Amino acid sequence: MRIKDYCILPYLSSTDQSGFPLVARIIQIFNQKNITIADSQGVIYHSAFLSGSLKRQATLAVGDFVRYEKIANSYRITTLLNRNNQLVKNTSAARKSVHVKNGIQLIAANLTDVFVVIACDQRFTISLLERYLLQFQVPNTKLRIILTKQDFQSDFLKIKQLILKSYPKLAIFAVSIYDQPSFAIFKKMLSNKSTSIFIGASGAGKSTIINQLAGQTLQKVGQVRFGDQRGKHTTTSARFYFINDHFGYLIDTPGIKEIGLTNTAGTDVFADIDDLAGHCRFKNCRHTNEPGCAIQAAIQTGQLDATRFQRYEKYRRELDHHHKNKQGKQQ
Ligand SMILES: Nc1nc2c(ncn2[C@@H]2O[C@H](COP(=O)(O)OP(=O)(O)O)[C@@H](O)[C@H]2O)c(=O)[nH]1
Ligand SMILES: [Mg+2]
Ligand SMILES: [Zn+2]
Repeated sequence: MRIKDYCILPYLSSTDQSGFPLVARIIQIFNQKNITIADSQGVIYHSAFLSGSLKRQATLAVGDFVRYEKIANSYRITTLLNRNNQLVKNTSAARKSVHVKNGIQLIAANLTDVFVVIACDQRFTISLLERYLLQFQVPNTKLRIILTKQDFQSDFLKIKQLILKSYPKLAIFAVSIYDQPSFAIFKKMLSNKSTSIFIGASGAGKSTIINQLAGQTLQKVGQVRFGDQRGKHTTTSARFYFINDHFGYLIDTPGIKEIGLTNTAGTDVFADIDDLAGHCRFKNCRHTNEPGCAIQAAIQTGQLDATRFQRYEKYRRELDHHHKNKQGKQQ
C-alpha cells in the first residue's frame, strides 16, 4: 500500500526541493501556536507553531507546504514554500489572523479540485452561482458544481433548468443521501493525487458528502478518519481528511455567507461578453448607446441576455472597488 505522503513527495520532486527533508503539509490551523502538520511519511505533529518572522510576513492555510524544525518537544514552522494556487475570499478588513491579511481570507492552498456545493432546498440565484464561478475558479484546478439534496425533486429541476439556461455547457452533478449510488460520481472525479475542497453555504451538505465517502470505505476497510478528537460537529475552520487512495485528500470548510469578489483571473464565465466587447467600434466603448456597440447589438438580437450583462457590469464595478480599496491601504 502507498504511504500517505500528503502529496509532499510529488510536490518536492516537481519543485526540485528534494534536498530539504523537513517538509510538511498543514492539515489544520487552530491559531499561530497550534497548527497540525503532517510529514511525507504520514506522521502527524500537533501544536506546531509559526516562527517569529513567518508570523509577521505570511498568511498560512490548510494545504500549504512548509519547512519546519524540531525544537525540544515542539515543531517550529520556519518557511512557507511556493503555492501552486490558493483559494481566497473577501472578509472584513478589520479581522487579523493567521488566515487573514488586508481583508483577504485565505481558505486553502495547493488544490487540484474545487467542489462548489449548492443545496436544492436553499435559496438559489444565478448570481450566487456566478459568484462561485468567478471567485473560486483558481489556476490549475478543476471546478465542479455539486447540487445536493436532489431528493427535493421539483427544486432540483428548477435550479438545474435555471443554470442550463445561462450556462448550457456547465457540468452539474447531483447527489442525495437517499440515493447512495449518486456518490459514486466522486470515484471518477477524485484520485490519489487530488487535494479537493468543498465550499458552499452552511447546511449545503459539504460534511455529509465527506461522511458518505468515508462511510462507504470505512465499512469496507475499517479505516478511521483522523482529526482532532474533540468531537466538534460543526466545521469551524478548513479541515483535511484522508479516507483512502481513491479520494486523495479532502478539505471540508465552514459555510460561506457572502462571496465578495477579489479576483476573477482564470475564469471564463463571461468569456462571451469579453469577446463581444472586443468587437465594439470604439476601444473605450461603455456599452450604453455608443454607435457600433457589439454588446448592445447582441442584446437587441437576443443573443445576449440583458440582465446577465447587468450582473457582469455589477461584478466589474465590485472588483474595481476592491482593487482601489486595496491600493489605498497599501500606500
Ligand atoms: N434531504 C436531504 N438532506 C440532506 C442531504 N444531504 C445533507 N442533508 C442534510 O442537510 C443538513 C446539512 O448538512 P451538512 O453536511 O452538515 O452541511 P454543511 O454545513 O454544508 O457541512 C443535515 O441535516 C443533513 O442531514 C440530502 O441529500 N438530502
Ligand atoms: Mg459542515
Ligand atoms: Zn460596446
